[in-house]
Amino acid sequence: MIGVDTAGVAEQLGAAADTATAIGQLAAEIGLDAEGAYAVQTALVQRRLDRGEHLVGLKMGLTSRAKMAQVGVDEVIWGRLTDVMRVPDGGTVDVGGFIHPRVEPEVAFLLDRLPEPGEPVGSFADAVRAVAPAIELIDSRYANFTFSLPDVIADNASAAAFVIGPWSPVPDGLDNLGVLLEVNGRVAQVGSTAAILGDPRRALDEGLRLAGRHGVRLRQGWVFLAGAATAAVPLPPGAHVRAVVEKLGTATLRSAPSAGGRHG
Ligand code: 0L1
Ligand code: MG
Repeated sequence: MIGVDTAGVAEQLGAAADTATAIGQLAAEIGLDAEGAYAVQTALVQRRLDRGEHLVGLKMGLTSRAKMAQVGVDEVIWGRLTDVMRVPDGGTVDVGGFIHPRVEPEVAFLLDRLPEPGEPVGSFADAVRAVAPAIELIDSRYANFTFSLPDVIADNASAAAFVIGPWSPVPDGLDNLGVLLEVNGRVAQVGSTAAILGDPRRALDEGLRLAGRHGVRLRQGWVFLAGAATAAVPLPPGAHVRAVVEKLGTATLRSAPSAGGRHG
C-alpha cells in the first residue's frame, strides 16, 4: 500500500457523511488494505474531534454471521463512537441526515476497570460496570451499502448513531438472551445474544485485542457496543423502533416523519 492519501480519503468519507451523499468504493482503486484503512478511520474520526466532538466509546462490527452474510464481509471490525452520535433513549433522528440508515439490536457495556495494554481481561465483572440493550444506527457512506473490508473499516465501520437503553448490573449469563427488533410495532428481527461471537462478552476481548493493535486503549466510562444479534433493517421516516433484550429491557428510537434537524 504505497502512497495512499489518508487525509484525502478521510475527507471524502467525512464529506459524504456530512452531506448525506453516497460515494463509490475506494479501496480497490487506490490499493487501500485493512491496515491503511484503520489509518483512514483515525483521520476520519480526528476530523470529528477537531470540530469539538469527544470520543465516548468503541463499537464492534460484523460480530455475527447474520451481519457478515448481509454485507459479504467475514471479519470482525471495530470503529469509534463520539458524543454527537449518541441519541437519548426514546429520542428522534431525521433520516434525511443519513444516506440509507439501518438499525440493529445490540448489547452495550459500560466500561470500568480495564487491563493494561497486552494483558487479558481479568474478570468481565471488573471490566464492565453495567450492561444495556442498545440500538445502533449504521449508515454506510458507500453507494448501495456495498463495500470491501478495507472500505468499511475506513468508513468507521458504518457508525452513525446509537441509543443506549437503561443500564443494569451485569446479569449472570449474557450468552443466550432473546433479542427482538420491532419497527412500528411489527417484529422485524428475532435473535439471540449467542449470535454475537457465541457470547457478547467475547466481543470485549476482541475489541481490546484489535483496537490495542492500533494503539487504541479503551477507557473507563466509555460505552462499548458489542455488536448486533441480527441483520440490520432499513430505518424509514416516521418509524418507532424498539430493541428488546431479555433480562436487560428495551431501547427505543424514533425517526422524524420528514426532514429537519439530525438528532432530537
Ligand atoms: O455494526 C456493524 O456491524 C456494522 C459494521 C459495518 C458493516 C455494515 O455497515 O453493516
Ligand atoms: Mg453494529
